[in-house]
Amino acid sequence: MHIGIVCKVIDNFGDAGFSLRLAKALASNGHSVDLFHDHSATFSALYPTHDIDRLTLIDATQAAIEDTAVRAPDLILEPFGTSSEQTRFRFDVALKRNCPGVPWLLIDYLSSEKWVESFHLSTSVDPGTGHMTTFFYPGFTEKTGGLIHCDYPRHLLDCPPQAKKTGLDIFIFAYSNAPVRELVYACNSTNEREHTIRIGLAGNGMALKAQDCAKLLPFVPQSQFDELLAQHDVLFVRGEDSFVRAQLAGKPLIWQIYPTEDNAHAEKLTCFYELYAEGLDADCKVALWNCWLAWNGIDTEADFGEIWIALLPHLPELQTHAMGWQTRLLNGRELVKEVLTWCRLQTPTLLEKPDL
Ligand code: TRH
Repeated sequence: MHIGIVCKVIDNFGDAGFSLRLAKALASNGHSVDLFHDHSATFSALYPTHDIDRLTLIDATQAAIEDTAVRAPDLILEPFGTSSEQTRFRFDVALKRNCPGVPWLLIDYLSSEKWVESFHLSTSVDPGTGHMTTFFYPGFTEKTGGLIHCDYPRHLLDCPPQAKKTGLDIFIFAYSNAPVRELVYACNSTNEREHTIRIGLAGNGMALKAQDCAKLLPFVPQSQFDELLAQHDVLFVRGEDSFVRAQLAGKPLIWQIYPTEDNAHAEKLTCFYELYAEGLDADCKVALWNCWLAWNGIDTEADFGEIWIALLPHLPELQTHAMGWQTRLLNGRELVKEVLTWCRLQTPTLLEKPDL
């Protein structure tokens, strides 16, 4: 099939990260993909090699869709399409005009809130243009569109946590309001006693002191991101895509959700935690939740250093729990497969298409 993906970069790396991951997975499934985007700098950081056949990146800010000899796709996917209004280049509107009747799937933000199950694959028709959009909800349950995990490197599953290694390697990829300094201080003082914690700080230019047990990590291409996570024992991740990859890595994780003005993110955080923490021993459950709340600045009174120290004794249980959760996800719904299944149901004629 020939597939078009519409990616509007709102901010950070997530919109581009998810869209690129989806495009790469579809291309490696034998489909040719045009990824239309409006932010080449972000894509150059995530995908500097452009080494995937059948995947073409089209910078829609450089050429109007009408003028670019775009072959009409059989399917158009619009990740995070609910934010299109916020963007300057409305090449999605041009594509809708140019490709009437092409199945259009809007893939919304990942959430574990219950309502997504009832909205998954719901549709709406634009009264002005008659254009029909279907809403696809990624998620953690069988009544959602699942997660992208077909691309998770299998060799990383075969190497169990490095039992022999001494100490603890912590990976941090956070927004600027996270109490990173408090965490580094707490680890510095832990190291005065036993020199065991090393911190890798990604995507963050925080000034570090000589005595800090932390180092800044260079930004790696997305194709190396899973390896980077696998080299660490505890993962502080953010947003959406790194959050899912940390779960697939089967390591204890602290999630910093993308903060929203209306504070809706607190509800989203709670919904996921209740799902994720099922089966944890009560003390461990409380210790991890206190850590998530303080890391997200939802419980601002808390001293993050103390909360982190209180979590350390629970790491063995969290490690075992994370591997159970990893298995659950890898046996769960696969988003790329769900998208292709939906598409085949739309237009049976597609089956006659030669390159399917
Ligand atoms: O960058 P983010 O904060 O993106 C956010 C979220 O997606 C959020 O949901 C969305 O609303 C907002 O953007 C607009 O976090 P996220 O989702 O983890 O995306 C980061 C991407 O960057 C992910 O694909 C992993 C990738 N990455 C690398 O490839 N190399 C690196 O070195 C690092 C640190 C990240």
